Parts: sequence; C-alpha cells; structure tokens
Amino acid sequence: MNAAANLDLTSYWMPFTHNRYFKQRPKLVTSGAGAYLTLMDGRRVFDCLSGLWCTPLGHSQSEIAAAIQRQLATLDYSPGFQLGHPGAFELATRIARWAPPGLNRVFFTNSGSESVDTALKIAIAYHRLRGDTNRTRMIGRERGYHGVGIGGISVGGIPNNRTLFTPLLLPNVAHLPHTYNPAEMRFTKGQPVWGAHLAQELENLVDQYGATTIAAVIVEPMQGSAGVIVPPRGYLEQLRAICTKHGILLIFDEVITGFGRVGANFGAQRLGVTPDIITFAKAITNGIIPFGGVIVRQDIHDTFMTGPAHAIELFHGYTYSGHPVACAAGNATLDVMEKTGTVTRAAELEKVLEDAIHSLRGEPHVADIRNFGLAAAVELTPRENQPGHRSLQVFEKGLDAGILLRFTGETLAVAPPFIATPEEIRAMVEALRRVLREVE
Ligand code: PXG
Repeated sequence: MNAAANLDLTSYWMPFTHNRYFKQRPKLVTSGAGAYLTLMDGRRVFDCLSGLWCTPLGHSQSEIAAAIQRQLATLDYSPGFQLGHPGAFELATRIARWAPPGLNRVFFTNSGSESVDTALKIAIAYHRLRGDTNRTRMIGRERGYHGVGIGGISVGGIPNNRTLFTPLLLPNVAHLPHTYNPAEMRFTKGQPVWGAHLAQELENLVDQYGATTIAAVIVEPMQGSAGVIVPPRGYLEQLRAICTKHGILLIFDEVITGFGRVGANFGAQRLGVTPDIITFAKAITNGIIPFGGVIVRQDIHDTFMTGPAHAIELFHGYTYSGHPVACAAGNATLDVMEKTGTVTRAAELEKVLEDAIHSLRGEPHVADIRNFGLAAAVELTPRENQPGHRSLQVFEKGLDAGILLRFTGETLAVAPPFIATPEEIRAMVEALRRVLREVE
C-alpha cells in the first residue's frame, strides 16, 4: 500500500507541512508534464495551483529545459559581485519592459522572501540617503503574506507565521485592516464594490504616527496565500493617493500576481495603480529554478548612485543573485510567454474559471467563492470542533478524483496553469464538485 515504504522519511523536515501526518500518509511526486503531476502510487493529478503559484507554463516545458541545459554547458556559475554575465543584464532589461513605465531598475534575489526583505531595505535606505531619517516605520496589512524572512513576517499579517517568533519581529511596524468582509462581498465575481473606504485607515495611521515617520506601505495587490482576497474597487487607488500625498513609498508584493497571473504583466497594470517598488519571484522562471527580484522606480535607484563611483552603493546581495542558470530560465520563460501570448491567454481563461468556479455556489459546505485573474478560492464552512479538517479531507479525496488542490484553513485555492484548456479548467471544477458532495 505504502509506495514510499523503501524510503527513509525521517530526516527531511518538510516546510509548512504537517510532518507527522504526512509521514503516516506520504504523498511523493515522481514526475510532471504539462498541467499534470504523477504521484509515486500512480495517481495522475491536475496541478490546480500551478505548483505553489509558480509554474504557469506547466511542467517539463521543453524550451526552458533546453535553455537551462545550454547554459549549464557554457557557464554554470559566475560570481555576481563585481562581475556580471550577459544573461543577467538581458533579463533585467526585459523585466523592466514588462513592468509599468518608470519602474526600470531591477535587483535579483532567489525567492519571494528575499525579494521582500530586499525591498524593505531599499525603502529604508532610500529615505535615509535623502536625509529623511525619521522614516523608519513599515505598514503591512492583516492577512498579508510576504514570505518568511524576519522582515517579511514582521510586515506580514498571518498570525500563525508570527506567533512563535515575536521576539524577532521588527519593532516599527503597523498593519492596515484586511479587506475581506463576507457579509458584504460573499460570492462576488472579481473586485468587490464594498471596501474602498478601508484604505482611509492609512490616513489614521498617518495621524497616529506622523507622516514623516512612515517609510513604506507593502501590500499584495491581490492577497494570494490568505485565499485570493481581491482588492475592492478603488481601494488600491486610494492607498496610492495617500502614499503620494505623504511621501510614503508604496510596495506591491507581486510574487504571486506577477507575470500574468491576473491577466496582465503585473497586478499594477491590471489594476491601473503604479507602485514605487515591485517584488517578484515564482513565475519568472516558471518555478524551475529559485529566483526573484525587486523592480524600483528609476529615481529611487538613482538616489543610491551618488558618492565615489568606485564605491559600492548598496551593501546588499546574495551569492546567487543573478545566477546564470536562473537567468537562462527567466529569459526562456519570457521568450515562451512573449511568443505564445501567455498573458493574453491567462486573461481569456479568467472568464472560464469564473463561470466554472461560481457554479459551485449552493454545493455542500460552500460558504464563499471569489476569483480574480486566473485564480479563485472556495471557502468551506468549518466542521464543528475540527477547524481545517474538512478542507484536508477535500484535499485527500481530490487526489483520488484527479485534482491536486491547495488548502489553508478552510480555504481551497486554485490557480491553474495558463496552458490549461478551458475543458481542463471545467473538469477541475467538476472534480471538485464531486468531492464536495462526497465529504461530510
Ligand atoms: N510574497 C508573496 C506575496 C508570496 O505569495 C512570498 C512573498 C514568499 O516567497 P518565497 O519564494 O520565499 O516562498 C510569497 C510566497 C500558497 C503559497 O499556497 C504561497 C506562497 C508560497 C507557498 C505557498 O498560497 N507565497
């Protein structure tokens, strides 16, 4: 029965995983192709969340694989400090072209968490370089997920990610309220009409702390990890206006929303709101090689470019910043996306997913459904005295029904690969419908 019986599972401490439960019921993935993963026990499942939001072009993408192999055969690694290689410059130039006008300087990291910490450091340093040394406070948002670095969990708003680590949290952080209010927005398709006024909470924080003490506001344009919480109409516009008014930098954490997930290059373009700094990761290499980065407005970058030309301007960077193999994967990913019109395809599939997922309204246990771009969440009613148990069961039964779902708490999230067909997206939802009818 246990296909993993010959494998010693004890040493590997798995991330964000119920380790003891998993090791009783191991689920090992052995191969992936296109929109599907195959488990060691033979089950083939539709990859409903594109990995962890990171493989929009599907698995085993041949052009990206070939580009990585070519890169490995020519330059596997080169030091990234005081040396460069062509692929990194090419990729930065292309990412700047994908970004909103004005955001055209790009720093490379290896993950979303590093991107967030990098963005926070750039924001603080920018103000200090301009003599604005009182601007030391960061504003995050409840339910925000900004990775697991010390900076990221400090501005993040998911209690479980912070509770054990409070002694490490940054001191000067405040949080905006989140925008999810089921009473006002249950079963909304796309952006809720209620909630723009919550942006005014930023004015309250400005009143409380003083505008000149606040360095930056960081938000996900659409909250992903918290379960696809879609920004109310007008909300981000108001945040933008308040930040501009008070000289506060606005950071969009686009680790999930970047590179097509919301039907535009970035959430910024989809929502028509331009931040000062964007963080990205995940889809830029189709999830194949760890990679990420920060895109900043040119004048923010230029603020650092003073002092003697032979001196380092920003004392920050990673051994693997701009790794040649990751850059090859990034360039190949953008090649495929540009050539095949992937972002347009994601935008076209939005309606397919919206219609399909909202047809689950009225099915057993469904408390709410929300969607934006090629992403959606189904909120389940919790089972009495067993929080999170029903969604775990849906996840398990989903594997038998041919779908790999993502769940956190009572929320199921889907964000299918952009290469999925409309039929596959509808089939995913029908499989979920069968599972919902099966579980108690
Ligand atoms: N910012 C945002 C907005 C994210 O969604 C990170 C930063 C951190 O990225 P790294 O690469 O350090 O993990 C993320 C990551 C989920 C899920 O199921 C979401 C993430 C990661 C894993 C699972 O929603 N987001």
